[in-house]
Amino acid sequence: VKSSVLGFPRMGVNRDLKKATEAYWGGKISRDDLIAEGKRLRLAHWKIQKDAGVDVIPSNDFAFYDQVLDHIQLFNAVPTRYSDAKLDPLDEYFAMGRGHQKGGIDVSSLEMVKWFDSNYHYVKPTFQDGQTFKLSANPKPVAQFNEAKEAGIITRPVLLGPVSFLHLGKPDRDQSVDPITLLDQLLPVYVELLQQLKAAGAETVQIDEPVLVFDLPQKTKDAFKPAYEKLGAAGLPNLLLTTYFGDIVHNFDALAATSHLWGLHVDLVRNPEQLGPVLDKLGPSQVLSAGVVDGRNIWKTDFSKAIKVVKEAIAKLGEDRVIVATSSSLLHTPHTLASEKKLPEEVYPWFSFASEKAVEVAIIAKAVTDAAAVQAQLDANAKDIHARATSALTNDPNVKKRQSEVTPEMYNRKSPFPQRIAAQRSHLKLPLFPTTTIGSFPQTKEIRVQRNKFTKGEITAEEYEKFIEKEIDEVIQVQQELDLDVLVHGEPERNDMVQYFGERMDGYVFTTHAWVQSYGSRCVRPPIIVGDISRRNNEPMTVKESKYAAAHSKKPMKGMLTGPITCLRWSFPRDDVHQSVQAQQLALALRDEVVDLEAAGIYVIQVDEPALREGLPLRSGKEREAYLDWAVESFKLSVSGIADSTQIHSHFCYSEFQDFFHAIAALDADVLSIENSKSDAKLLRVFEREEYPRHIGPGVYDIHSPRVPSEEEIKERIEEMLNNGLRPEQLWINPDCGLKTRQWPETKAALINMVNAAKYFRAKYADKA
Ligand code: THG
Ligand code: ZN
Repeated sequence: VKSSVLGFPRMGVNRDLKKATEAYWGGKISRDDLIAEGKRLRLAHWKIQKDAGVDVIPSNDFAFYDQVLDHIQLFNAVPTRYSDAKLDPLDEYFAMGRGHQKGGIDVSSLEMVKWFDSNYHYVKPTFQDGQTFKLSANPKPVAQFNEAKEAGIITRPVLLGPVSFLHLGKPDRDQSVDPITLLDQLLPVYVELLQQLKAAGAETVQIDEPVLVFDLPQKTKDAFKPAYEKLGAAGLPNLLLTTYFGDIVHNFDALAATSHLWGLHVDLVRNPEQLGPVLDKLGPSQVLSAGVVDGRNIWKTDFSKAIKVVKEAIAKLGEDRVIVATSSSLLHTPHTLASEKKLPEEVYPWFSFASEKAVEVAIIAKAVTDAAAVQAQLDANAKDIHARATSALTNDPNVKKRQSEVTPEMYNRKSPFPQRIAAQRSHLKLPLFPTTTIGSFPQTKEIRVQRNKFTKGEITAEEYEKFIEKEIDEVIQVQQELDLDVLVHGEPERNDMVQYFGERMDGYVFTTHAWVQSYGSRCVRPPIIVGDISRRNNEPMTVKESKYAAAHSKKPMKGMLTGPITCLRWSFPRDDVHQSVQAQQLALALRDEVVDLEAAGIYVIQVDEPALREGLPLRSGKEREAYLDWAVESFKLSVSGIADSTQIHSHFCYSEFQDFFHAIAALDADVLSIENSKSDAKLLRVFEREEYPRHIGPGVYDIHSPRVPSEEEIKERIEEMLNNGLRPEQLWINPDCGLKTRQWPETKAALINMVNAAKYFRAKYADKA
């Protein structure tokens, strides 16, 4: 039984690829330097897998920016605005990924979107009416296969399959082509590429068709048959069709005529129940690649469970037709646990990062035929899995007790919105068209310098605290001069919001090097949830700063929290209890925080859930409804411990509300602020059509650029909102997101115009006050 990895993280042990690409963009290293660094990393990563004992090692999983973007260039699907710029191919590639403004060229990037339900983002291919394709000269998959071969490693090239490539794309600006109709144009190019791979010596090719886990339109399902009849033809490499992040049983009909596929890979971590149906589905000689080592998290695999699954497959197919594999590419895991030096001693044996997972697939593959040969590893694994399950770090009886005592009433505010808003009106005494900001103010270099000094112990806690207080004073001063109505403290004390809250709770651990690529050169270092969560010593997490701020301003001060779903989704969650349980623990911790803020005199509290939408299960139906139920409940649990007169805000950084509106409405937040930077009347009409009863602040200007909007322009935006069914009594005036990434001068200028615009409407509608 062979072992395999579907893809390896590209960044390198010290985010080497990030550093090299950013150095190249900054003109600090040459194109050749960057290319050499890419080659060095690929070789290093192949070697890690080889040394781990992996039999089938991937190539073409490397990308300088994004693997989908690679395919755009590979097939010459580059929109003319990029190709006309006549850039060096590598610069054209980066231009599509991140835009290019230099040398008289000004092109913005292609759209970047979430890769399935992961935290990775890919560049969305865009197609023209009448789009044609052409294989690039010296195609990268062939070049990198050869590169590995020269190093003595025969790899299995990875390609994104034609149906997924088209389905994940969209028509280019002003074009109307339906991508899937381009299949006939595209297939000959895949055939040519497969021929070249075959000629280079690639016996088998991994062809990813992850869209098979979605609900697919019939025409997309119908595309698989002609596609794989052509690509599976004799004389071309064997094709292993790969799927991940879901089950594919509901799309079996799309694979009806795929007898010419050599094998199928399925994700048996996410959907172990698809094993039976998949085994029944496979033809008499087809191979199963069994994804039993989780490519999406950092937990050590439970060998006994994985072995059981693989043995079930072997019982049906025989040893020669089963491969032990990672569930997905390891792109979503950090490079190696070996870099971590500061974790609590107890937790090291619980984790496997990418390099350790490569070892795991090799051990499992051996164990299924010759357990004795790896008995020591199996015993050690059983011991580690047991230790984690029974650790005092994982299990907190107090948290469990508290969860068992949650009652249905705890999920709801004391009164319905009409009573609440009446109480809030008399308590907060806000004017019509109240103005506020989303929470953060510019994070200056000085703030980062001081935080670094404090982290390194170069300044004392008191000195740091004094510095933060001074920052808060200044932010309040500015807001008072601007005459904003609901103030914020500006969050100078916060780094990554999920990390900030995690550091103040039990149940988390933090890594120093466990970076995971988010998009392009950007990475995140998610905290790890290891156990039951509660506020550390039940101490407040944010009250000190908010209370300080409230004491220094006459206007209402808004407390700022990150909601339970975002704390969960932007961490590595536990895999031993359901995510809804972890969300409820986070919700209870945040509930205490909300109550403490209220007791400290903070009567407006914003709880943000930017990750609520991205947690949506990939397919509609029961699973999605179930997620929304527990996700919405956890938000409500976190904000319902307070008086009617305390006002809950929430902010959403995106504007696709069409399929999501009922969930947002169900949060029952008193005030919603949403991104509306594109001035999208369609978005506003959703709120009109659904007769949204509560308060709402669609962003009146875009904070993602330094441009200062004029007062006139902001007035037009507000007018448009009023013309699209939003009532003067329910409208808040705010920017469309936090101001952390902006500079002070433009921030002040924009807010002056915003407040003036609000005052204009306040006077105009004075009779409604
Ligand atoms: N926090 C956490 N996870 C997240 C986000 C977050 N996941 C999803 C989303 N936001 C991803 N968005 C970004 C935005 C910016 C960066 C990465 C992901 C970024 N990273 C810096 C870099 O790579 O240079 C590193 C930041 C750091 O030093 O901490 O700019 O907001 N947990
Ligand atoms: Zn936002």
